Amino acid sequence: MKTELENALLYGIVDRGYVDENDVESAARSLISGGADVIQLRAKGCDEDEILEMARQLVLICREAEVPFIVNDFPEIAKQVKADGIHVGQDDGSINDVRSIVGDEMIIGRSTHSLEQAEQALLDGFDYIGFGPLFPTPTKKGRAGIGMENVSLVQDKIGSKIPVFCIGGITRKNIETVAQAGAKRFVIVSDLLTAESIEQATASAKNIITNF
Ligand code: TZP
Ligand code: MG
Repeated sequence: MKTELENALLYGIVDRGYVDENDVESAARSLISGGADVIQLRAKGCDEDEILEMARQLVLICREAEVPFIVNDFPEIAKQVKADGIHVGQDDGSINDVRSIVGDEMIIGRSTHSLEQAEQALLDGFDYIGFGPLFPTPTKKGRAGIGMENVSLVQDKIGSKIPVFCIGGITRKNIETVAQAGAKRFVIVSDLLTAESIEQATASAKNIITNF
């Protein structure tokens, strides 16, 4: 699944802030059929039993579609369901802490919010990074947007070594501007999950990315 990640352009997140309990599977299927190249389960505030159950469902869907499946925040759950990856933030421990739980094979991603953090994540040995939030977003409340000024530099310096996914406030409307700033890979959450058709919105975002 590392190869799939290396080729990934559009990273979709099944975020329980936007997706009801009963719609988790269908949201994942729609993101995948629209062209999402990676799926993450993000379930802030849900209890761990519920996250485990959702992860068990999503890992099957993603495996069948050959799309890497990443669990946010919970290395033990990622390990338990044999997810392809685990995503951790700046405050979620060192790569060694996470690696000691998930083993040598699993993809480990890191959220970064500055050029310095992106450089550190590469040095630390993370397999990919998220870089943002570029713009303020209701999906990650209380965190200022970092803007697009370092996008091109991070893409060149870090993105030549590991995948860099720009994130935060990216929509079908502004994705071209973000691509013009130098971004190559994108995470889009609310703009896809709140669309009338998740599948069509995803396909349209993917189309913009691949034709840029
Ligand atoms: N990390 C940085 S921004 C963000 C996360 C999880 C949320 C991105 O969501 P949206 O709705 O695409 O702005
Ligand atoms: Mg986290």
